[in-house]
Amino acid sequence: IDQHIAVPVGVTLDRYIMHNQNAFSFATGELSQLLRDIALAGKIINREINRAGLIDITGGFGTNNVQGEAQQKLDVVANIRFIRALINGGEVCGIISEEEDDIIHTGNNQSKYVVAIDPLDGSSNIDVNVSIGTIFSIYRRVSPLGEKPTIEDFLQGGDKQVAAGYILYGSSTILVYTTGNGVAGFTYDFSLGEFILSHANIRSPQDGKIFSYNEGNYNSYESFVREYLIECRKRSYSARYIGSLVGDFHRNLLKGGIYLYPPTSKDPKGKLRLLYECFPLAMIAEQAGAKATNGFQRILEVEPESLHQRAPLYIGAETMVNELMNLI
Ligand code: AHM
Ligand code: MG
Repeated sequence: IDQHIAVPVGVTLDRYIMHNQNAFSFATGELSQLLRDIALAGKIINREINRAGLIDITGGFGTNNVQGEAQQKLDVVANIRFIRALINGGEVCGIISEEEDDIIHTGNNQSKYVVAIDPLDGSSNIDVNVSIGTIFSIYRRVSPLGEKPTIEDFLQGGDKQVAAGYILYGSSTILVYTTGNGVAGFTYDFSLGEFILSHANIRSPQDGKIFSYNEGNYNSYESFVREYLIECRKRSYSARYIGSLVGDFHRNLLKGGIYLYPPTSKDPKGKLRLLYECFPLAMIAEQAGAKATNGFQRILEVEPESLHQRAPLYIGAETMVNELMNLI
């Protein structure tokens, strides 16, 4: 964390990554390069999103993704852009994506890292100019170097992530990431084409007054969740829900709040995906002093069994998550 504080606000992401490279326990520059590749993909996707309305790129693509949901053109575009950036960057041997059924083998079998991504999250908001995001999670592979990556590389568990982050395409675009040494945020400066350090060493408030969930699902929540939400209303907390996980999470991280996606009758195991939604945000939350649980245990301790597994998620200010858990 000291390393993060030492870098002045206003430096570029590249310079920041270089400065912090020594803080990685096994730094040889590859993870740094990988983070830069992700930032580049983020810039490209940001450009596509910004001109989406102009080039008639919004709207359905006519195909379904792994989870059987209608894909948006921008989801597809983001997926392609990301995969291409990671393949060309050369630091990643395998990728899993919300938009792809199986592991994507990049062919870079000498590379040490695998990445799990949700290239464009918040699909219901893509067409309507509301904030959307990219989420990523990075592991050091456990399969032998030189061979194809395997499913075990991706199912190591959240505590094994070496880095995690997101890009929020909001009223401004911000990239937030952690390598397990605190959390930093970089706002995109369009005129320079650079991410600039704007949020050094993010610390989330210990308590908060915002609660975020889909009210339409209220009746199918378990009783402890409903009880907690009634309590939030009694305390006149602010209800804030975009329906874009990255946006809802980012707001609560900075301002103090809790985000809930409990099991529902439609999604009895929860809706959000463990590997590329819950794990990366849980790592960032914990690194910023907040908490993340699935209702039973720390999200980061959940043992993953499959690539597109779902999980309930309760994430945010420490006090709020504790209060919720005490009602079980
Ligand atoms: P997606 O991956 O299809 O975009 O779904 C994930 C999104 C999250 O961004 C958001 O928090 C949640 O789904 C909203 O779900 P709901 O519309 O059921 O409230
Ligand atoms: Mg998603």
